[in-house]
Amino acid sequence: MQHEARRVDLPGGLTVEPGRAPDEATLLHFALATPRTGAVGCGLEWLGGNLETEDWRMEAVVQSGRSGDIVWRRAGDLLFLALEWPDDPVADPREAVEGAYERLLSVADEAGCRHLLRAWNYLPAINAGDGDAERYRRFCLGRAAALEKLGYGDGELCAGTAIGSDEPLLRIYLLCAPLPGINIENPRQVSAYRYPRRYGPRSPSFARATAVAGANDSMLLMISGTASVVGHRSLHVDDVNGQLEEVIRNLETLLSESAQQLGRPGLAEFDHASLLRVYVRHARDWPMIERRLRERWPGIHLAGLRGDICRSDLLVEIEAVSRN
Ligand code: 3EB
Repeated sequence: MQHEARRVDLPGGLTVEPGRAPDEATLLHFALATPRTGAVGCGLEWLGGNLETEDWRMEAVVQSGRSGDIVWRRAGDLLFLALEWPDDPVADPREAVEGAYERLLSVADEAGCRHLLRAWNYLPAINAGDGDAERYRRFCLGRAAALEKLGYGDGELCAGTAIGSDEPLLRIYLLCAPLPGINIENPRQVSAYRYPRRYGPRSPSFARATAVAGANDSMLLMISGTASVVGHRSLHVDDVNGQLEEVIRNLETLLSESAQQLGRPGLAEFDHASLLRVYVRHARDWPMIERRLRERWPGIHLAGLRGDICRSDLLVEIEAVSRN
């Protein structure tokens, strides 16, 4: 059954395009292939593809500044915050992450932008440490504590990414607004914020996708890092082909769910207006992954990056932005 399009006020007017040179209307320029001054990076090795940069822009004048250790950029109703700090890959990141999220959320609130639309987290040695001492689980603890302290409920989370890098730098990037986006969950997956205890003392704080308004009456769908997780379990351990097919099924399901909930049938398939970042644990798997994704969704923009996925049994994770 086709749901009626949700008619709510959404933040936005945003476009995300590959390869465009940054200018005064650029809110956020992600340099994926080569580091670039004035741009944001992931700190991950570039493996290939045709999405070397992502240009997130508004038809509005961009202002920028600094508040303590947080760098901000604002365009119209969207606020981008960045916090990066040298991080010891063998230490426990919980306390630093909790403090960082508290400062970020306070700056967002003071700017009148307490609603979260998208979060990216890149941290070194994400799988180091055993059991509940794993750095990713400690990261989740710090993030959840800060969100709870500042009064964010499960419905106020946003699309997210958490990936392990090889550089000794922890990066947190947030996109915020005065109004919430629309969160969409994946019917094949337990919501991450409801994962059972066995995956760590605090569940990961993110939504499977967040939709906002795009330019020219379009909808912009931001899809979280999506891996071979069905229910709450990792499937196809040690089988990268199997994991990739499961990721594709998860993305297909999330896309059709989003198309239906948002009343935008055109969102059901990725196309030339879709930008995918593919995080790959083993660089050798990239050529096969690229070939398969191009076969499944011709015309997409793809970036391959070498990164560690937050569960040590996962080999590939894909995040995306799509507009229709
Ligand atoms: C998963 O489905 C994979 O902790 O912010 C994906 C996206 C994952 C975001 C996060 C974690 C996060 O559980 C892991």
